[in-house]
Amino acid sequence: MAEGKIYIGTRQYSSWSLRGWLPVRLAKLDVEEVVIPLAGGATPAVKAVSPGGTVPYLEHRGMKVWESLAICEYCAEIFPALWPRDTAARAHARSIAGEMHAGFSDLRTSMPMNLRRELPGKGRTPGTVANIARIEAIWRETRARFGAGGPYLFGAVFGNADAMYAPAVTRFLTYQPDIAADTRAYCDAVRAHSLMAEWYDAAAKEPTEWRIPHYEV
Ligand SMILES: N[C@@H](CCC(=O)N[C@@H](CS)C(=O)NCC(=O)O)C(=O)O
Repeated sequence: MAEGKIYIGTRQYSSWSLRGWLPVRLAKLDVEEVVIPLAGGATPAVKAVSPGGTVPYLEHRGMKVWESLAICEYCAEIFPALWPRDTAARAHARSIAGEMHAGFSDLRTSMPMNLRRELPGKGRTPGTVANIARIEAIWRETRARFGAGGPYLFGAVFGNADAMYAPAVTRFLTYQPDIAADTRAYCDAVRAHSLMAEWYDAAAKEPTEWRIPHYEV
């Protein structure tokens, strides 16, 4: 019998769910995956189960963990490689993961995650352009300082920092903003990860009734 449940929202749209689901799978937690179709805000079925009223929400061995970043931290207690081993690299990883958790509201609002669509040019506001430039700078600096030996932010291991930025990658693929070659290479590496492929495949099979009109604009 599974040791708990990870509640996630509609894979097509739920960027936060992706951020919580990735570390759970990377840490190989034995949990049942429960997908709640999102209503576009204040989904009653989400409110009924999750203490914070949002997904992702993890129940594991009797513990309750909500907020994607808390799920990342919890999973790293079980599978420490989710954060880099070196103290300076780990501090940097936590800083950039925290920056994503707390910020980038223009990108979130104007370029909502939608895995099924290609929307080149849509959502290109001054705010999103500034957010995208900051994300490119974060990835570039992180890869230059800590990324030797592999395609991910901290090298060969896809970790919590990559998980936090994975929905930014999907937005870059959907909205196709002007990005530099090194940004594109990182996006391609993340998209090619087997768990990202699994998430995209499952999203493609979601029923059309789960579509939310205002995320389709
Ligand atoms: N800060 C939260 C944000 C979670 C969040 O806003 N999740 C959205 C789905 S992507 C949600 O549950 N919204 C409520 C709803 O759609 O009913 C986290 O990091 O987990």
